[in-house]
Amino acid sequence: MKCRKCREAAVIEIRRHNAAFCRDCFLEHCNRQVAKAIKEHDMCLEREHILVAISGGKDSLALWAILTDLGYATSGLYIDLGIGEYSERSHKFAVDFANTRNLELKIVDLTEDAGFDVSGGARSSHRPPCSVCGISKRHWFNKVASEGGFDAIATGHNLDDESATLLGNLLHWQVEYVARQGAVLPATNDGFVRKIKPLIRLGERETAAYCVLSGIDYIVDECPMAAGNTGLAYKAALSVLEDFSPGTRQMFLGGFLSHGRERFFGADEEVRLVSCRVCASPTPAADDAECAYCRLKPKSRHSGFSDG
Ligand code: Q46
Ligand code: ZN
Repeated sequence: MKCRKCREAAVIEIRRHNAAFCRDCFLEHCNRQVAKAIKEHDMCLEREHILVAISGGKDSLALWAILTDLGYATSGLYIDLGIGEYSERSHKFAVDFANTRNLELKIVDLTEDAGFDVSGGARSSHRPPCSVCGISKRHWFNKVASEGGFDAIATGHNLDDESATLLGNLLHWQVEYVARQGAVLPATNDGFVRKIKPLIRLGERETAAYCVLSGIDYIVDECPMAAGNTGLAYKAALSVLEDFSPGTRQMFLGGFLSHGRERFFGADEEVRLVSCRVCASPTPAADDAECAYCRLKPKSRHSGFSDG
């Protein structure tokens, strides 16, 4: 197998592109795919400052490396969710990556700020752990980005993640979620910072290969809370289709973003937002002006984050 670009020996084959690449051409290919996604969806401008959501896994670290390579000014934000050994190890991968590349990594410790870790918050609120995790991450990404004057928050959602989410939403006809699923969620006047997903043209096999081939160490284990998550079943179903017909995921998600999504516009209700009376984050006016994150917290706590 030869590299499509330089004809040297290939190290990876990507069937949906009907191509194989050597190490250097593969890394370049990944950079190009991210640059293309950014341009195609008007995600951000060259001079903008981007906050990258870092989990210590392959997607977020590959994303941070690629955005930096492409010349964007970036800082990372790692949220320690207090998930035992998983959090300890992922924290270390995030810090090591930032130190090696001399990049700024901001760190939030959920237990310190909120008084609960993900499991504790789930027990006391009777919510699933991933719901407590999602609420906490959304809160902190937006808070740090808006207080730090960042133009956008970049997350490591890849082609496999986004196509699985789309499949799940369509299977349940959650049309308001479908209408809101995009490569870019624009900033709002109410205080939400723009969110962007620059990895939507790369599958998780490619982000893993990117890390291995560029010497990035990342946490390989899945978060232990992910077990039994229906998203994994949707990913597996799409893998069967992808094996049978390479390019299925790209066609499914790419087609949706370019001409399917607009057909769902209007399916999501416009929600009036106000400032949370505790932390000033934007929150729906209907919820007694207290955001979902503050409602999870014991009342004596208040917020703060540190640079690490
Ligand atoms: S980190 Fe958080 Fe995921 Fe773990 S607790 Fe669930 S949502 S599975 S992206
Ligand atoms: Zn709040």
